[in-house]
Amino acid sequence: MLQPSKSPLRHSNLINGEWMSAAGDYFESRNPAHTDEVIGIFPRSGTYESSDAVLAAKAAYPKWRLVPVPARAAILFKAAELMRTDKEQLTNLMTREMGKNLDESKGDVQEAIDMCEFIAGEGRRFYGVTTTSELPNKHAETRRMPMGVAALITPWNFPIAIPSWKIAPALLCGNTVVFKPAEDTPACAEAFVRILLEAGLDKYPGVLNMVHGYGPEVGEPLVNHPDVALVSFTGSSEVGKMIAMQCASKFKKYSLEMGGKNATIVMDDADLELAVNACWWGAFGTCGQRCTASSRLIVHEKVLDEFTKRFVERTAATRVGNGLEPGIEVGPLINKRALEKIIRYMQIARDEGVHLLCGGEPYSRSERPDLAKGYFFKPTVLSAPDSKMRINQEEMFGPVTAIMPAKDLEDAIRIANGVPYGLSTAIITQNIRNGEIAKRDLESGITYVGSCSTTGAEVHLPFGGTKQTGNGHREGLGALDIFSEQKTIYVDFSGKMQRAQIDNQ
Ligand code: UN1
Repeated sequence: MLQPSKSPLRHSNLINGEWMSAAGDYFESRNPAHTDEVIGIFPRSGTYESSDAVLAAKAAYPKWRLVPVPARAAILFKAAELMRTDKEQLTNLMTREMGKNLDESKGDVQEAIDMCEFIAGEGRRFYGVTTTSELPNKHAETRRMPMGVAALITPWNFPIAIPSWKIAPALLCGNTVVFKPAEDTPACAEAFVRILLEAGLDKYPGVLNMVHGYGPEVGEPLVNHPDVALVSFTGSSEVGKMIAMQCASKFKKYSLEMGGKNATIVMDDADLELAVNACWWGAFGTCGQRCTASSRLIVHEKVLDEFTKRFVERTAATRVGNGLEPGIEVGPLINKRALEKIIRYMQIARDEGVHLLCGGEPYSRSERPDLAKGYFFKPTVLSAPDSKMRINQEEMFGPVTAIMPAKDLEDAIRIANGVPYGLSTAIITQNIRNGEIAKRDLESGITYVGSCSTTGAEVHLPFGGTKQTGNGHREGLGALDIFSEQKTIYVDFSGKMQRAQIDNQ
């Protein structure tokens, strides 16, 4: 591991309002499109830094919980404004650090702006209910209460948007935060944190802390720390399961957003041109590295051949490369491990007898010398009719999608539902009846009907999945329920001791 140096590339943790270097090693963040480029070096923190950050957040909590909610919201409004001003710079940094193209990075920053504004707006609502009592001269009301220190653990695929999904509502509700960003995108995380500080959080040291490092070394001590009340995690099912078990044994609240194996159904009445474009975007946008990505395309057998032909043509024509360059549609995978995982799955596909329609391998040096220093993989289409095959059941998180035929709508829905996950589904159809049946019968937290595939969720609606995708929580509209607890308050002004369920019978 690298040792700290005086390099301007060296970054720090944020603890109690101070930028603190770590006691130990550092790790690098490199451009996945061109690994010679070091984006920055970041503290490889551990239990010590995690614990310091939790204690700072704990100390800041009593004051922060009493700051009026609209005043907390004002910081988020300001952060949105600052992000608008810095949009180009943030976009550029994101493409360099994460690899997606400039349009998509800009969309990620926009999603964070939208979320900060949406959640800030909630600060002027923050409603509870007031209601009557069964007893005279008594009424009742509810109020959202903060919970204390929230540990927020975020992935690299939406390096600013997803941190905003968690940090904005956690802070609005009056919690203080320890943020552990993905080790693949620490520079984007720091940029977002600096914006929040500039927006006014700098006046409240300890309210937002950030600790860089790896999951087992930072995430795990945070999850297990007795002063952390609440954990919110987006990432792999494997890690989510560990977090669930650790939180359950300590009676902590936790929200998990994990894998997907999302299906787009293409019906025989679909406009095929539109279906091809929508499926291409759902499968290969963000290099397939969205938990909402369409990794399964279930196509009505009447249009299977024609759809497949056109879809493969479109996929083979994908402009792959460094996302900073104009016109590039698909960038690299995030890191070597991700690339190796896809290569492993290609072997599994071969072993399962899957027919490869295009892609299936990384670019060779002679084919694309310009991509030799990045983690690029050819956009891949498989013909994999058996929906129980591993490649149709397990999340790969890369530019790979499988086409499978369906006899009719019922068959398509059965195939779509036949996976352990339930994040997003889509049906491309012009038939209202097909659409209504799909809305009713597809087992997922999100369903798209009409002309779009499985990606493209907007911040003001609930985001989350069924089955093994999550544990029942919803981000976006629903996030306040994650980051607060309801308190029920009874007010008795009768001047008497009244007994509910007894004195009024
Ligand atoms: C994710 O991949 O974890 O709906 C989030 C979408 C984006 C969010 C994806 N707005 O595809």
